[in-house]
Amino acid sequence: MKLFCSLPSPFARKVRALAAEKGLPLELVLVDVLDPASPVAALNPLRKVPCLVDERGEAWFDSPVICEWLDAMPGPRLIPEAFEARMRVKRIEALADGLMDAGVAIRLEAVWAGRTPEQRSAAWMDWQWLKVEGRHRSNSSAASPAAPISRARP
Ligand SMILES: N[C@@H](CCC(=O)N[C@@H](CS)C(=O)NCC(=O)O)C(=O)O
Repeated sequence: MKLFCSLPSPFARKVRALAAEKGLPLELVLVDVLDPASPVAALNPLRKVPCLVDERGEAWFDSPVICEWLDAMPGPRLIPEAFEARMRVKRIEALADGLMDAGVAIRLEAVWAGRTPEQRSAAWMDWQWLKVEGRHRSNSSAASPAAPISRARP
């Protein structure tokens, strides 16, 4: 199985962690998703990583789908099968994915070559930081981070 990914991608790290926990070998194919010629374009219409290509050549995305796909393979189950327990794990995953979306949005707003310095929005980055720092999070134990994350500006 090939995992098209980039090493900094937090979504790819989630998939790689799950595969490692299950002892599943993954061949990493490192790509630059922001390169219009990236091979990912032919595999995932969203042009995002991670993207898993299985033994039959079928492509799977996005990371929650890949995690489900890999979890169904031999090895310890990491996603419970019982409905309520499963939904609670999926909620944690949705929260983690949302935080990673916010982090990636901040990063791209700061460095994406398609924007000029004048087009970069500090207000948009601040909005995303509210999520990363947890200021919008409810106090329910299921949705609270173990430790607060705070921004470190260079
Ligand atoms: N919901 C997707 C998000 C994946 C994602 O945003 N990947 C980023 C890299 S960390 C990407 O490929 N961005 C390229 C783009 O937005 O065009 C998932 O869970 O796999």
